[in-house]
Amino acid sequence: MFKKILIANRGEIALRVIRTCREMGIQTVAVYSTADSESLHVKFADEAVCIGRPASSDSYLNIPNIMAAIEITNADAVHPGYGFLAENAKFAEICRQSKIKFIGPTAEMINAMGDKITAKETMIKAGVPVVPGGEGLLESVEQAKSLAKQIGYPVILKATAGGGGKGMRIVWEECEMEKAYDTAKMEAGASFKNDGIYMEKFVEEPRHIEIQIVGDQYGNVSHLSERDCSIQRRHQKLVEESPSPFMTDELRQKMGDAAKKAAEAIGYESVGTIEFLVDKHRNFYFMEMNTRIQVEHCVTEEVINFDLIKEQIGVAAGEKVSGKDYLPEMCAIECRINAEDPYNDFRPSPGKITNLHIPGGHGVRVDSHVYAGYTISPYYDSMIGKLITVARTRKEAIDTMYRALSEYVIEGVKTTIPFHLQLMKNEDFISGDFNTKFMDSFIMKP
Ligand code: MV4
Repeated sequence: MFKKILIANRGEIALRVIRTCREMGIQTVAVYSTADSESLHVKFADEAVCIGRPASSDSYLNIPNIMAAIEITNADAVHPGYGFLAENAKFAEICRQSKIKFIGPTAEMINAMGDKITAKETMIKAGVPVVPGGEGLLESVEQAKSLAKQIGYPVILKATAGGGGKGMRIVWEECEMEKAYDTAKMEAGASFKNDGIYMEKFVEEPRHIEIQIVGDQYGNVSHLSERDCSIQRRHQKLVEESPSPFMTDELRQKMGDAAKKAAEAIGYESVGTIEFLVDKHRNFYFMEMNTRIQVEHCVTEEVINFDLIKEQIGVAAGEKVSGKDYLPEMCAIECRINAEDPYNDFRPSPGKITNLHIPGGHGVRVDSHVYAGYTISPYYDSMIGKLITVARTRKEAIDTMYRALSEYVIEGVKTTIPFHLQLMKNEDFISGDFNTKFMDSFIMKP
């Protein structure tokens, strides 16, 4: 097992990793920017190294500074958390060459899933269902038009270097193709320095359901069931839950098998997530694979009773996974508490938390790095923390969530708590009748 892990991240996920390392008897090193010197991850780690100025590119994305911090503290592994360097193949490769274990997949596995056309081709070969569409890059707008005619409108144009919704264009009819083709290509080039785009049939009103998997270094893969992440806004998830209210035992079996096939196809090692679009007929299609631990991993931990960070560190150290499928035994919901104003188009609301009361009690988990007097920096994402509730039924998990949200006091910044309180009383949410379009028509009551 590792002796000392450097955590190349900040905020709640840095704290989350430190907590598990403590339980495993592993020493921890925090890194921090000058904006984060008063952060809890700095205080709770055994050692801490300043790695630069507030801008992420100068600190949490600064590979030379992080490698220097690893060297001076003599860490033998690095945990990237999520975001920042978590899916940076170059960083994973530099770690390998420096004989530092990157607690995640190899650079090859990151690259195999980072390019969406490559990923899709790999999935087709592995027998994982993908959205019908053209194979490979679009070469011209004429080709795009003839392909769309074959597939049938509406279609969607996506960047092969993209993901997470950036640079997508929906095309409803042929007359829109020229403009959509040009803007999609431009946006892709500007955002990813790669203007390659491809086409798929547009799946209308899909649910976003993802399967958590964990693979070891010997080719064994387990799945840990699903998370429903359909409640999102501008590709930012707001609420995640497991099990999905749309799931059936049969669909879980099929999607779990497909997710395992996807991971096995690239010999995947570490924890990872296969994202699927699921249409109203319960057809499901591979969308992308996230080769990292995700923000919403906690709901899976609560329903399967697993410490996913412990699993991730374990497999990185060479431990085996069982290869079994793990089914949800409880119902868990996670609300992302962001410093955003839900009454004002979810506008970011950074600033100092002047008063704080964190909810507790039966079935309540709060993963958060903030304290009274803490300042939410405008330099990083606006997440204050995650409120997770767990119960035997979804209804009870919702009721506990409403109760816990009512107890949560955060003063000094606007938060998404009022939104979540209204969501927990929303009929369509309560009945499980929602898809990725849900937030398009959600209106906050005064
Ligand atoms: C789609 C789609 C419909 N049809 N692909 C958004 C994020 C990126 N990973 C892919 N996305 C979508 N791809 C086809 N062929 C609809 C979306 C989509 C979406 C997906 C999941 C969650 C929220 C979403 C919001 C808008 C669009």
